[in-house]
Amino acid sequence: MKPRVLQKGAYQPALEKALAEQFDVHQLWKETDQAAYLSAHGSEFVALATSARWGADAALIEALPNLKVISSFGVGYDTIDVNAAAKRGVLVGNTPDVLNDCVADIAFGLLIDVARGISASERFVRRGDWQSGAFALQTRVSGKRLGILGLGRIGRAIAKRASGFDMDVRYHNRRRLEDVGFTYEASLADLARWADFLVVASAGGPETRHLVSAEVLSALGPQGFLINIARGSVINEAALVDALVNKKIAGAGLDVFANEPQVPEALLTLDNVVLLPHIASGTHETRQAMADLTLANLRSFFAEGRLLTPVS
Ligand code: 8YV
Repeated sequence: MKPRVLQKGAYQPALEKALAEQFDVHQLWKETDQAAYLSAHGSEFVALATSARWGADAALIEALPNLKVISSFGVGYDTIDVNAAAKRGVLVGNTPDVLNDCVADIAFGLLIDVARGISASERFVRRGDWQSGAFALQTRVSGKRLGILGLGRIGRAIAKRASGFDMDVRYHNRRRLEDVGFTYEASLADLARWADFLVVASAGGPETRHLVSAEVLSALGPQGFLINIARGSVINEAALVDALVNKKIAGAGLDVFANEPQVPEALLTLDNVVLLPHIASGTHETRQAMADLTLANLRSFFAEGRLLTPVS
């Protein structure tokens, strides 16, 4: 008998197909009354297939009394109650590493875009404004100072790209890392004060909530740019809107927001902000690799009782 897997939301077609071939899958999001379905059938499921976006809260984990494993599509697991899972002995797997390059590429894309005004100048051309004069001068990227908040797998991929732009890199983390040559800044505000560009690449969740505060933004200053490819929760979004509207920082490149898909209204009309709809991992190649790993974690659990990439 195939293991019974509860699928929380709609995946890309190839992953849906592979899951359905290899497991006895039920697609929870198709239920009109999910709570009623779970109370009648929750005990049937040994596995939950979810994503960084859909997560798995304590109530869902509790509604699945025979759950043994959660496989999540995505590297971030701030939406999964890993403590509730651990208490029940439920293993949790995510999809690290396979998305590092694409996320780092978008971090640099945002950085260059906001500094050089790529999107803003493109709008300028489309509006026909070029007929009336040249686009305003912007800010150089090469040779500048890059501060990275969170030098994990993605942060390191960003630092690697920075060397191609002759940038000086420093970082702030929970603790100094022994295996990197970059300068560690023990204070995030000091890193922001030093940096021309501050890139947020840390995990989300309660430990990093609002780390980028009004104070950090004011340390970044009117010449500094903020890039976020991590989670909206890491930044105090109200303080960021204030900093952008009142030119307390030079600009921001944002792929993530506090309440996605809501984007603060005040940002929509600003030319010093580049707004992306959480696309950093969104390439055919990377999403396929994430799908493969989501599936491989489930297969590994049922074949060998262990996950290839358990959350750390
Ligand atoms: C995904 C992400 O787009 O992996 C993550 O943590 O945020 C993104 O890569 C998305 O969250 C998958 O659901």
